[in-house]
Amino acid sequence: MEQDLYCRGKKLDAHPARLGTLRDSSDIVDDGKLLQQRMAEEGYLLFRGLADREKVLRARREILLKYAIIGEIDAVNHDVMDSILQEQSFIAQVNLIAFTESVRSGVAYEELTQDRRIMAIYEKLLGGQVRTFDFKWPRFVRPGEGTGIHSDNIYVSGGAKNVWTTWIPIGDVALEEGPIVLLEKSHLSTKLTKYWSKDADKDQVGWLSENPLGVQESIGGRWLTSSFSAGDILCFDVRLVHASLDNRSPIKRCRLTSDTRYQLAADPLDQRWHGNANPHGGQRKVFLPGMVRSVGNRKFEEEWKPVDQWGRLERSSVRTDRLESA
Ligand SMILES: O=C(O)CCC(=O)C(=O)O
Ligand SMILES: [Fe+2]
Repeated sequence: MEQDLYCRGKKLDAHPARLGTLRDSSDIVDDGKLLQQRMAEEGYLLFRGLADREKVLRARREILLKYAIIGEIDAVNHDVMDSILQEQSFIAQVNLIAFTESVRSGVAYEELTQDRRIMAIYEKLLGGQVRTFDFKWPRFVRPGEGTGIHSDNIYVSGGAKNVWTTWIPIGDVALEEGPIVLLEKSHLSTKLTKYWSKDADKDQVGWLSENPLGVQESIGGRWLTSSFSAGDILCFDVRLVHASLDNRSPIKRCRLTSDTRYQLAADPLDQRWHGNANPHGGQRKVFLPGMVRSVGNRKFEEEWKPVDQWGRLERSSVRTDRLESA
């Protein structure tokens, strides 16, 4: 990869033994046995252009219009689909409980996460009828932001153990906009057994590390990433260590993607993520990554923000530079 890539503010080692490109598995999409085999070996499956591009872009428009309404993106001087950060935001004035639910429950977004082609992959992988968690994690990532290093199983394994994550770019995502980055074969690491035995919520576990180079040194493997196009779908093992690259877009383009969890419909549910529940809703928090003062995520500061009785952001939990003037 020609350009420098950063994760948690650290430059990744670009040596081919340390950094690589995600492999496309489109050629085996119809073969359940090969899918299972490759997922077991590699811990992820990428399918280029699996979802209908127009369908993805409908979800993008639906969500970005909502971000424009609350002043997070500038849809007056730019095309809403360009997702350009607006300097003055009204996000601190709105009911974020309603806003985040509105984003999660949008029809176009729902149609994307329930896409037949995605479901068919999991039916082949898991050998039965599958379902998503009710809760979904649409992610809007501003320039300067990114996601910390972690495995998903510590967040989503309170019901079924056989759970899978699907990462969906909702629009094109260039390398400089901070797409996902996976640590090759880390799902097989013997060094992570203790970490995986934890529950992020009950045990107050933060990010695995703030240092992508140190994690790589101790676990091994290349960091794998790629740019993405609308329609690409990435499925991965919930043990696989991943993060995102930092969004360093020079044109202040915000990155819009989604993570969703899938499991066998017959398996037990992690009740924290079904119905209208979530582990933090009881504490009046909303899933709203970014805008943070500090990193660590031990009490989910980076991803879950406390809100007041009107659903408005507790300003003490976020950087307020873009909010003061509004
Ligand atoms: O998109 C991101 O920044 C993080 C994605 C992630 O953690 C996931 O898909 O589980
Ligand atoms: Fe994750």
